[in-house]
Amino acid sequence: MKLILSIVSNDDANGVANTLTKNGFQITKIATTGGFLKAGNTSIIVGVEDEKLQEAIDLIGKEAKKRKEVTSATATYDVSGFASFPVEVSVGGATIFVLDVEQFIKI
Ligand code: 2BA
Repeated sequence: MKLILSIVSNDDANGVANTLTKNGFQITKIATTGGFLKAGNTSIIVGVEDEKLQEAIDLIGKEAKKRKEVTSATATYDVSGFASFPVEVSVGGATIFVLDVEQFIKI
C-alpha cells in the first residue's frame, strides 16, 4: 500500500478531491500553507493499493494540470496615472510525494 501526499492550489483542490472520491478513492483534505509564497494551498492525502497508485496520480494530474491564465497587471506612470495590461501566468500543477505504508490500521 502507498500513501500519496499531494499539494495542489486551492483553486484545483475541490476538482481533485471530487474526481478522486468519484473514482472510489478515500481522501483527506488539509488546508496548508506553502513555505515560500506563504500562501494557502491544499494537501490531499490518499491511501491506495499499489495497483491503483498510477490511476490516482493520473486523476490528480488531470484536475491540477499546469496551465496558462491571463490576468491583468497594472503599471504606474509618473504623469499619466496607471494602465492595466494582460499578462500570462502559469497556474496549477501538483507536487506529489508517494510513501510506502508500513501498516494500515482502522480500529
Ligand atoms: P511548486 O514547486 O509547484 O510547489 C508548490 C507548493 O508545494 C509549495 O508552495 C509547497 O507548499 C509544496 N512543496 C513543493 N515542494 C515541496 C517539498 N520538496 N517539500 C514540501 N513541500 C513542497 P510554496 O513553498 O509556497 O512554493 C510555491 C512555488 O514557489 C513553488 O511551486 C516554486 O515554483 C516556487 N518556489 C518554492 N521555493 C522556492 C525557492 N526556494 N526558490 C525559488 N522558487 C521557489
